[in-house]
Amino acid sequence: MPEFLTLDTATAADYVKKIPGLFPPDAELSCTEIGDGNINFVFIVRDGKTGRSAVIKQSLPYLRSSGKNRLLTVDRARIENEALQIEHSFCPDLVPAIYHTDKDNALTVMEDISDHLNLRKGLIQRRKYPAFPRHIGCFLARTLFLTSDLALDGKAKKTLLSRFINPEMCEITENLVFTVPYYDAATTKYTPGAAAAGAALRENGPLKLEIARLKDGFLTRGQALLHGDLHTGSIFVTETSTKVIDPEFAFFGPMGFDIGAVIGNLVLNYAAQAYHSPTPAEREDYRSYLLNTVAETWRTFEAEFRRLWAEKAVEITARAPGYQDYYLRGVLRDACGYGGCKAIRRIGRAQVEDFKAISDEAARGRAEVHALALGAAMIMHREEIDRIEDLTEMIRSITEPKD
Ligand code: SR1
Ligand code: MG
Repeated sequence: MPEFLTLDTATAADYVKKIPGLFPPDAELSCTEIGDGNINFVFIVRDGKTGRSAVIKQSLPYLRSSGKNRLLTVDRARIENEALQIEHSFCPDLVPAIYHTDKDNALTVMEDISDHLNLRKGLIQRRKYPAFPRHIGCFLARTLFLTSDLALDGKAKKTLLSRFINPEMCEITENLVFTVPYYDAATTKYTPGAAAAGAALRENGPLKLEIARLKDGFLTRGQALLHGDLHTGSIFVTETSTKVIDPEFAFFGPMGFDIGAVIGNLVLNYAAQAYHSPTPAEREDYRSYLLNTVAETWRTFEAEFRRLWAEKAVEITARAPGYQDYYLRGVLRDACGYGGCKAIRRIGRAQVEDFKAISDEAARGRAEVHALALGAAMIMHREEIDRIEDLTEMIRSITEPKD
């Protein structure tokens, strides 16, 4: 077997030059490493002559943010590649096209989407993306419905599921989302103003019971093929286009986990707007925009899910009167609960730019306390949520702490 090829900016350009049909033989290629995530390496290669470009994503056998001491399976590259292909087949406009797959070197060459902006960055700048909720709602409905037992017969579903056993990546999520904030004081570092609220999570018995129930759902409920890490850093946008990337955490889990990831990260930005919005009027305006985005995402998801159910459900029990409404109510409540978990997990550990960019420590502490309160309410009150408006109204009712 050939030696594993670890790319750098020089070898990445040479590598893509050898892929038939990707660049012309006389291409003048330049390459930059652009990965800013915790896990992998990402290169953009451009041909100065034609302007054509491609992205190479490579997984090395360790976690980028921790260095070579923290080993991590490169099977995540296969899982990401296969998940991208499935997602692209359902939503061709919303997922980058794959140009080349190299299993031996744990890499995928794909469409360059760098004309889009990372959604997390766009939200921090208070930009508005009118097409995003429709796009992401459709992405969620199609990827989740079409990989569930509603759309696949039992054997096809289990065969597909067997390709997405992803223990090492799931373990990261199990620890960081469901364990660390509630049990691990040593590695959780809150901004001083949020330290008491963070410590209170570890003493909150009723909350820990709900986390146990939600974690059990994550561990045991293989409802559909999830993206698995659908935070706003995994989504790129323009005003008219949306691209979803990075499904290396893909596995079969509860649908509400992916929907909750989107909602939870919009809620994080909602809390951080206490700092990012320069005036109360602009804060109010942007927070309304964020809550409308939450509501429209759910409404699109629900409408498309119901349409797919009517057209494509093969599971005979899907015809039972009342089952569709029951099923969707469960998904909405799960989305609310997992959304709360996703908000809380980003405060104290594996923090996100929405909060890291708050330079005033006192303001940052207050925003973190607000985010923790929103997350906890989403978890504790999820079973009172019947309509998406119940969730957006609840978020509005939880005001931020004062100085
Ligand atoms: C150790 S990796 C930390 C986080 O980054 C990824 O984007 C995932 O969300 C993971 O939990
Ligand atoms: Mg990622």
